[in-house]
Order: sequence, then C-alpha cells, then structure tokens
Amino acid sequence: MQLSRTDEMPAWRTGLVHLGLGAFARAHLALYTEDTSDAGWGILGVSLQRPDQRDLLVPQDCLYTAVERGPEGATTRIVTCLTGVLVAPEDPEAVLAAMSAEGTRIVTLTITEKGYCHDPATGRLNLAHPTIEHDLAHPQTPRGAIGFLVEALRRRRAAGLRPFTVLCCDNLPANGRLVARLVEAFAAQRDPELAAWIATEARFPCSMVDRIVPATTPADVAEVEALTGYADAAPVIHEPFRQWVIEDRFVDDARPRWEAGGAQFVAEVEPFEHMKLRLLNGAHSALAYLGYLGGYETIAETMADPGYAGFVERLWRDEIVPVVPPPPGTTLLDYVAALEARFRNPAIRHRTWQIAMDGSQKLPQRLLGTIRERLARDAPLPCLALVIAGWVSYTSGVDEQGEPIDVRDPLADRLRAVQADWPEDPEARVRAVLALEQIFGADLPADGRFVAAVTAAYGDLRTHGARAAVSMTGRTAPEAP
Ligand code: CS2
Repeated sequence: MQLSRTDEMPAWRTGLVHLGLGAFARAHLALYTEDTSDAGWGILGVSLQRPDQRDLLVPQDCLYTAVERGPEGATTRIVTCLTGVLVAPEDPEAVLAAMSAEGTRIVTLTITEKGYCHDPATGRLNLAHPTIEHDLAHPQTPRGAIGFLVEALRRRRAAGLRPFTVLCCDNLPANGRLVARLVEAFAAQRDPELAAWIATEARFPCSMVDRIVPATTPADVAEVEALTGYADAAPVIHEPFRQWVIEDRFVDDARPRWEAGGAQFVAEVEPFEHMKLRLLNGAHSALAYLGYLGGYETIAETMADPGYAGFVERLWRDEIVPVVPPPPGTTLLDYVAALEARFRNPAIRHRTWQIAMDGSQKLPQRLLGTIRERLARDAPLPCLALVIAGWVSYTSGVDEQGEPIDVRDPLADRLRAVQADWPEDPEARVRAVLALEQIFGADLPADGRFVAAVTAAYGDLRTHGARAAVSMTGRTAPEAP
C-alpha cells in the first residue's frame, strides 16, 4: 500500500522553513514538532543540494515513517507535519518566497558543519568560499544557507514584516551566536543598515540537539514495509533517545510548544552543548577513525571489541570528563554510562565511515577544545592524541591493508597532498597536517607537548595497528603479560 494523507491527519500549515532536510531533521525536529499537535507549525523542508528527498517524499504526500530501533525491537510512527519539500537549486525564488512569507516565523537549519562556509578554527565567515563569493555576487539567486537567510531577511524588512528566528540545529559550538555572526558579516557586505536591523530585531537562539540517526539503507526500506504493510521510500531510522536544549529567545516569542515532546528551554545552552559535543561527538569521531582503521564498519561493532570499549572509557573518564563542567542537574558519569549503552545499541547500524566524514570541520568543537583545556592544565592526553593521529592516518586516504579510503571532507585533497609530500618521514607528515591553521589554530601547532603526543601516537598506530594501539593507549599501569 502507498502512503497518502487521510482526513484524520492534522492539516498542517507552514510556520517553519527548514534548510537542509536530511534524516536527522526528519527524526528530531519533525518528531518534536509532531508532538506539539499544533497544526500552525507545519514544516516546509528545503534541500539545498539534491532533489532526492523531494523525489521520494512528494509522491507519498510528504508523509514518512519514523522507525525507533532499540535493543528490544522496533516501533514505527507516521510523521505528518511536513507541508512540502523544495529543491533550492531548481527554484531559489520559491525558497525565498517561502522564507519571506508572513506566516513563516522560524527558519531551522541542519546543513552540516561545512554548510556554514566559515573558518572552523575561528568561526569567522570565509569570504573567499566559492558559495559566499557567488551569493554576494548574485544575492537574488543564492546557493548557500547564509545567502538565503540574508536575502529573505532583507525582503522581510523591505516588506515591513518582522524577521524570523534562525534556529541552528547543527553540532557547532554556540551555534546560534555563530550563525548570527555569519549572517551579520554577510549582510554587512551587502548593506550595513540591513546588518544593523538583523542584529537588533532577529533572534538566533543556541540549541543542543541529540539523536543518533544513521543514513537509511535499502534494507531499512524493505524492513519498514514488512513492519507496517506500507511502501515508504523515505523512512528514517533512529534510536530511542532524544534531547533538545534550546535557548528561549525567539522573535516575538513565536515558537511551537516543543516542550510537549520533552524539549528543554533554558537561559544558557553552553554547558549542555559542551557536554554533548565533547563527550558524545568527540567519542563518536574517535570510534569512527580508529574503528574504521581497525576494520570495523559500525559504531556498535567497534564498541563490541573490548579493546575499543576500554579505550573510549578511558577517553571519557580520564581525559574529557575532568575538563567538562557538568550542566545543571546532570552527573557526567551517568551521562557517559548512558552514552555507552547508546553506542552499543546493536539495532542501530551507524557506519564509522559516515561519522568520519568532514573531520576538518568537526575536530575543533569535538576534540580540540578538550585538548586545549588539558594543555592549559598541563594534563596528559594520550587517548585524545591517538584520536588525532587516527584522523591523520585516515585522511592519508590509505588504510592499514594498503586499500584506498573514500575520504569525504572539504579539505580532503589538501590533507592527502600535505601528507604525500613526506612519504618517508612520518614525523614531518604529522607536523605538516597539524600546521593547518584553519583546523588547529596558531596555538596548537606551536605547542610542543601536543605535537609530540600526536607524533608518538601516530608512531604507535603505524607500528602496532589501530586495534593494538587502542588497547594499549592511556593505561596507567602496563598490562600483565
Ligand atoms: C555524528 C553525529 O555523524 C556524526 O558526526 O557524530 O551525527 C551524531 O550521531 C549526532 O550528533 C547525535 O546527536
């Protein structure tokens, strides 16, 4: 049977435009919105690149199945709150019209780290980025999220409308403030008065989002039909856990009652975000690079290896937890115990290769902040150093068997080229990668303790291989023979 709308379903109207309609937003934002049962807050999804989501969703009336997979089994739910899907490159005007419509009060974003066209080390807008250059030269037909936001805000101002709230749902530090800075910097290039209006009238709340949502596979599609009896070309698969902590700062207080689904509205998101980015995402990236190099396909498989489970435990307990301040009402060791169970969930097949993507954009907020904290305390960081060494090794593009790795990263070519300059000299290779200031800033490459720790860890990886290096790193006492 085909999925199609029925009279019993709520008649959602667009109140929110979402840029970057991927599996994560459909399994997080959309479910929280569905839980409000407030039909005035339907979501119009926008794909900034490819037509795939639209092509799959529109023929089924923009309905889809959310499949919750826990260790004990799966439950399904039909999501109804999507009002349409637009494909920006095909019709940027339609996207701008929707964003500047009076009924649109919020624009949410999940465009991944690289979608912001910023310098990950400093958080500043990269004016030399091809998308930014294009959008400044052709502001009426933008390609990137920042260009769309600024043009839509300009149109709202020209039409005498209130601005929308921009709610960033990507894993970036102080994500609302970051986007505000980028939008204002871009707007200032176009019109300083517009930039000033945005700065005073618009709102960019910070938020911390959390739910593990692996990419949907053909096997998932087949399983959903077997479970539900419906043919759904675009289901999303997610874990039971979800969390959303949002700074309560919206234009005219216009927002859905997301607390109905358990979202927390707080004055200060930063402690929650630090905890999540550094403990969850930091460990995810660690398992992604070192697990991939060790020959593991998914996070759950990697965690099933006691060598890796012990490593990530030491990474959390000895190196990250001591330098992360706990958010109000949270015990970090409980948080970590819950994370371990989430990572072990065998029903979620989250590929190490998927998480390994775009490391150059992810490392700063996931790992380098923690590394700076430890260096400031002159504290050892063997596990963190091994993770960075794992990333260096991964981005060389060749695995431990000499097979090519499909490295997806905006800096992939650069990373490979830098390493290829030093075929016979591993230390020089590591130094050359760590010297990339857009990732490591100016401070880390100049810190002899950091460079020495990563170089030593890289040596261990090459000599012993990832599985053995992981098992031995960070143990205070050597293992009994
Ligand atoms: C993952 C995240 O792909 C990745 O880099 O670390 O998508 C992670 O699954 C989510 O942030 C969990 O909330």
